[in-house]
Amino acid sequence: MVVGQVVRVHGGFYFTRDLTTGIVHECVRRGRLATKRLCVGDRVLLREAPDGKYVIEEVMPRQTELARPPVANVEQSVIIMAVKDPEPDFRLLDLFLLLSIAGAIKPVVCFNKIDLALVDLHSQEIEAYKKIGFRVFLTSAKTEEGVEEFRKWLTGSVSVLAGPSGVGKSSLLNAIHPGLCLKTAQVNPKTRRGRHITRNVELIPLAGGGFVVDTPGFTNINTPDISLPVLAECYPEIAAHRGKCRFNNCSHLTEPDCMVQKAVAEGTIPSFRYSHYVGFASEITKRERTRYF
Ligand SMILES: Nc1nc2c(ncn2[C@@H]2O[C@H](COP(=O)(O)OP(=O)(O)OP(=O)(O)O)[C@@H](O)[C@H]2O)c(=O)[nH]1
Ligand SMILES: [Zn+2]
Repeated sequence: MVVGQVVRVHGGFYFTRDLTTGIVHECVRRGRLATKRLCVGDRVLLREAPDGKYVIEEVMPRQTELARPPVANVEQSVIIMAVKDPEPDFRLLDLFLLLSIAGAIKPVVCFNKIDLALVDLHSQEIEAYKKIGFRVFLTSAKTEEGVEEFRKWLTGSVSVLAGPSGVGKSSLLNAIHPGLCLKTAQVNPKTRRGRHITRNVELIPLAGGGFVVDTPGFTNINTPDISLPVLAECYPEIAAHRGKCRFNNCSHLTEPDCMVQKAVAEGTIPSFRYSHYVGFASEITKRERTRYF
């Protein structure tokens, strides 16, 4: 038996990469797996049938699951913002971080388009993310500054890129994987517009091992369906105060003797991150209320 990872699903076939040799086999799945949902990223056991075709015999348990796009076993996410054009949306950045951490996918942050910044833009916020402990990349898909370091970080893992429209996700993917030519094919001579390629989600193999999902992740950007204690755990700088407040079940919102609110007042927890926490908490509370009445 061979251990493989599904990299593309098309026309009833599961294109599966042998994780030892790197060879991609066109596979069918065994009949008894018919009811099991199988998607890109699934790790599977393959058997070579006597006719030389490959059959998926077993699907291994998933470590993580992304719903949109449907990808299994994504290990890390890269949340991308541009330093300029468009301006970074830090609430959305924190929401992406929350979605990733709540889904057990380790996030890193990337600020792209640094070639557009004549002065250090948003350095306070960028430093805040670093201080919390997030790995932060500064890149330019245009000049390729920082791209090599970014590529190294992706090597060996299954990663997904996420971020709002126009920040340079496709450009970064093209920069780390030249020849990929995402998004548009040649310009159509009649309409003079690029042809949009509709394609199924696919894992792009990286030169040194590992994959990048070719489609942006976390496209459902609602506050995740989690409880307030889980929300607090998804904020590393808030989780660090776990058990220190007067009340054991402190939600760090309005309770007295709350070490989190104290840290915000003293500036050791960035107030912009905390204000997003308060917003997410209010959405979670609202949802919980409507669920029970
Ligand atoms: N100056 C500069 N422009 C960039 C950089 N990266 C991307 N761009 C430009 O920004 C625009 C948007 O880039 P895309 O790669 O399409 O952004 P995207 O995040 O994939 O956007 P969506 O497909 O809408 O989600 C394009 O015009 C790119 O040429 C960069 O590092 N520097
Ligand atoms: Zn508290």
